Amino acid sequence: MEITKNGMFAIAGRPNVGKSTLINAIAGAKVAIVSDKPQTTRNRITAVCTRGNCQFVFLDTPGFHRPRTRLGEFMNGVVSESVADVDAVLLVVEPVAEVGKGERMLIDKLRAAQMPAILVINKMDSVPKDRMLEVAAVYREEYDFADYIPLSALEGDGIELLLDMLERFAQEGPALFPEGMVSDQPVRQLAAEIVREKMLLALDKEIPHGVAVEIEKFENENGHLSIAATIYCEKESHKGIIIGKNGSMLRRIGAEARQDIERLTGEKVYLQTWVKVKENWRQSAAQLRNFGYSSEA
Ligand SMILES: Nc1nc2c(ncn2[C@@H]2O[C@H](COP(=O)(O)OP(=O)(O)OP(=O)(O)O)[C@@H](O)[C@H]2O)c(=O)[nH]1
Ligand SMILES: [Mg+2]
Repeated sequence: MEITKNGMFAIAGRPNVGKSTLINAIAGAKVAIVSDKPQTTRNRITAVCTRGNCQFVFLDTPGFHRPRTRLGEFMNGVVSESVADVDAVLLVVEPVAEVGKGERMLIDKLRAAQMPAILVINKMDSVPKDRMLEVAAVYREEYDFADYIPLSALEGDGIELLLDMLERFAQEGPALFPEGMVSDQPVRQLAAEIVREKMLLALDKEIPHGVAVEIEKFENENGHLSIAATIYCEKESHKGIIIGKNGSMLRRIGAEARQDIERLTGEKVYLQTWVKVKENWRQSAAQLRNFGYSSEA
């Protein structure tokens, strides 16, 4: 069917509310990594989804937070840019009947841009159904949301209804991205992100937040995909923990990442990993540029 409508939407919210889980559910594929730790997403990730004659474009954004590093400032900048540049914003919140500080700051941005917004009350699988009315009521006192919708990104519940709702914000126009495209993220980049995801899942609080992953090699060799990844961390002591006793932690992270990358590419994968230290890289503008965490990147 010919595309005659398009709509672009930013997915915003404070860390850990389920934005990336939502974009994956919409895309029907893993385009963004997910973890139980806040501040998982660092870059803007675009996902494309076509239904009938309408192409929907979604921007996953980092969780909006009080930044403590230059990396954090970059991440918040990504949110501000994404939110200013779309047809409508999906403000994703926990099913809690209280407007938090992070949400309030985001709502201020919506108000300043007079941006149409939809309140997405996520994680409804974890609370009684009638909670949504209380949550919607407190948020509607803060902002004139165009609409609200309860859903469970984790269980994929409510996604079709969300698209029905968003079609109202679409404009007449051609496809913005090539047909069949699911995400703007190259597989090579996604592979680096998957290694980072496994570190977020396996390691405690501060260590994975100070990790960046660089893919040094990504080549087809004799019928398999050969990948070499360097993991950068901020301290010698972190390096020891990431490698683990006799290399056990790094082996586990590598094995889990390899499985996911194989599932994603449908190819047999050889994954080699190294760990290096780059002291305080999250505070260095030059290092952030190196790792692709800069708006010029
Ligand atoms: N119960 C439940 N958990 C969810 C749901 N959606 C996401 N989660 C969980 O919430 C946690 C955070 O999910 P993410 O998708 O990484 O959250 P995010 O908003 O992208 O987080 P940042 O990238 O850090 O801003 C993970 O443990 C998810 O499994 C949901 O609908 N129900
Ligand atoms: Mg995320």
